[in-house]
Amino acid sequence: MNKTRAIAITAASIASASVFAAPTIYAAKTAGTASVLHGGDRELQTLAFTGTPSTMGGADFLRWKDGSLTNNSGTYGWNALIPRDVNGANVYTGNPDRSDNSTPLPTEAAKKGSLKDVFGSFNGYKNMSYIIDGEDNGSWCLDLLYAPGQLLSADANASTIELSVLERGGNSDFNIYGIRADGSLTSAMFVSRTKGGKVGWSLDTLEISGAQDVYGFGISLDSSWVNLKGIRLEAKSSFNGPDIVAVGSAVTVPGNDVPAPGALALVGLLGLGSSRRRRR
Ligand SMILES: [Ca+2]
Ligand SMILES: [Ca+2]
Ligand SMILES: [Ca+2]
Ligand SMILES: [Ca+2]
Repeated sequence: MNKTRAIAITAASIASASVFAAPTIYAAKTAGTASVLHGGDRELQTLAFTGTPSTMGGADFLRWKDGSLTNNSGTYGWNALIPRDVNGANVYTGNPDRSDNSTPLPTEAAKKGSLKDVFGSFNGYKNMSYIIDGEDNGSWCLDLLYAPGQLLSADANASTIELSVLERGGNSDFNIYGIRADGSLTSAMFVSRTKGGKVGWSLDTLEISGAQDVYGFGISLDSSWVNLKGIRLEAKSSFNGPDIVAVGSAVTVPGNDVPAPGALALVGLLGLGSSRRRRR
């Protein structure tokens, strides 16, 4: 192998290691995770993970200002009233549900609820007792969007978490996509049920008859996830009906498109390589 080729391969290896071609998924852990119950309504204070000091706080779960849910009965916007399964009915593949002991949703009597109810502010916090319930073999799709002009980008640091998801049961898989400003999607990131960890509390909702542990997943995005106006969660029929309690996000930055440190390092190495070639 000649020297020039060796330098090129070294540069490529460093680039692939530092710009993160794949996401890193961390399991939530009970130690270091804290929440408080207000009656039956749960407020998260800190969500901790195994293998990284990166955490998420309550405010990270209130970044969603718009979105839509598509299930087997239609597509519903942020404020639209989505029909619900209540007390054992299994009609809708994905729908709002709540803890048996929580404050009822505003449109409880009509057996409806909205994404704003589930993911918006409840008395100043994301109510962790409100969820989207998924049916075991059902398919659905949930888009969550930041405020207009806010964008999320990976930070080129595999130990910092950009997204987190809480799922009731730890017995379901899900896909995540990034939604770019032009509406196009990143490739799908498959999140296996085996990657989560218990957050330390359980959830028994109107649709089920027993409590299940809530599991958390923390994701450091790969470098292709840049300038995202939101994310998409997807349930497929083989995923065993993910029940989404909450989705947390790192701070979004207006027009954040600063080159990652890894990209700058690569430019430096290539410059070094070409100057050496000139000397030969
Ligand atoms: Ca349901
Ligand atoms: Ca990161
Ligand atoms: Ca589940
Ligand atoms: Ca119940």
